[in-house]
Amino acid sequence: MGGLLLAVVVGVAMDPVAAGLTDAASSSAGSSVVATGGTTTVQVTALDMRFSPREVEVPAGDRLVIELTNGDSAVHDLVLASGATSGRLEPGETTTVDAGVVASDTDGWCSVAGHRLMGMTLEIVVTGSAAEAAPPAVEHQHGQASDATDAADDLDPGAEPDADFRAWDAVLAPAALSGVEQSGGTAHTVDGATTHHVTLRAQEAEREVAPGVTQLAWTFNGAVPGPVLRGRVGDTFVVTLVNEGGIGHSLDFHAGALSPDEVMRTIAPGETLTYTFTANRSGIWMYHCSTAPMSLHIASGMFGAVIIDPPGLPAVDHEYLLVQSELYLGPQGGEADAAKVADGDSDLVVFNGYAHQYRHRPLEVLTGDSVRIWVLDAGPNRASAFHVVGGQFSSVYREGDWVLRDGGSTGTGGSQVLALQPAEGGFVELDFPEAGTYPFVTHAMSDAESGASGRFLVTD
Ligand SMILES: [Cu+2]
Repeated sequence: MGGLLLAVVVGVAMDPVAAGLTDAASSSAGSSVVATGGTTTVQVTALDMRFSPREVEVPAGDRLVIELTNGDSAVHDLVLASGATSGRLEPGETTTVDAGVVASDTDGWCSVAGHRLMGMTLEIVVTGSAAEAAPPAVEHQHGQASDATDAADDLDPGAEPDADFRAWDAVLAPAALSGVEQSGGTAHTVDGATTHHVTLRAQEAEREVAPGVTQLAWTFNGAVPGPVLRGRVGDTFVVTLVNEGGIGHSLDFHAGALSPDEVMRTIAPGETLTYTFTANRSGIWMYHCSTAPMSLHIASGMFGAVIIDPPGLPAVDHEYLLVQSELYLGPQGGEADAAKVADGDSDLVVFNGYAHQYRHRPLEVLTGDSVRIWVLDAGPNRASAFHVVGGQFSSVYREGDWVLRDGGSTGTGGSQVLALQPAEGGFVELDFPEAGTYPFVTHAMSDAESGASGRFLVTD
């Protein structure tokens, strides 16, 4: 905090004009606002994460009126540094932004999360003599809340969640009874293949991500990760996406091979689409929102797992699912920090959406029980090196095949880590030889320490 304050003070001392503190700047700002009585009207279109044109000119003293059309498939807006705004525009909508008399060069941008960083900016250039010496406008970082507290400041590694905290349920239901079917979806089987009917609702939800730290997540059905879909090779999934959020969202299922053109399109708030795929290959597959910037939509919580059992998958005593992802904290209760996401500067790395949740609520098994842990790395950016402290994996299945089974070719092989790049997945199998507390982590240790750890509590 002290460092930040110092930086601000030094900044003012070294750049008085930018801070608008000198007499010269003040007087020239006053002299630049001589209204001509004229009005300049310009047409601007939002399309492909750009404003077109990207720069508009207005003669000094003229009133500027911007006729803004959203020619895109996603929701956009235009916010000017002065505070004037178009409000959110649905695809195809047109509105008028009255910028008033523009005294000096100024910026505009789309305030939908992440869009400004992707280049949705508009420069307003004032032409004519009066504008030359005017001070640059002070930008209000709409949506980024630069003056709000960064929720990362509230992270306390020693804090406990509230007594009524409930961990995301890592226990996996068998293929015949996936999480979706348990929560209202349906499935029917014809000639051995099952058709699963699933509804995924894109919803904003304020959720705790670490003790005392909440974020406004973008979710499927209100939870992070989203619902688990599980089936067998040959099963068909008929997924209905309902966009109940405030901006555009979409779906991308890695579990099905098909043309993305139609089914992966972004739909506007209030719209619905149907995405049907057949799972012809086994493994654990990521699904996610694929609306730009995808890094931000995934980091905000829009991901989940589809598990397609390999044929002959043996029964075990316990099956769990752990999905690793990163969090890039914005203000308390606010959206993720799009700039941190763009920089890959994460605050937390977590399993199933909450820092260290299975350290607080351990997974409980008995000595000698057979345990299978499915792991998916949802990213958006970081790899996972899944490891159980004190454990050794007797089997490893990664990206569609057994890497190790029955001791491998030597009959004596074991494994210590399941290595996964973003979007990769697999499972490990082990049993625990004696009672105790066995931590599990990503062995990228800084990530484990920033949230990606849990515990197995093993009793006799
Ligand atoms: Cu999305």
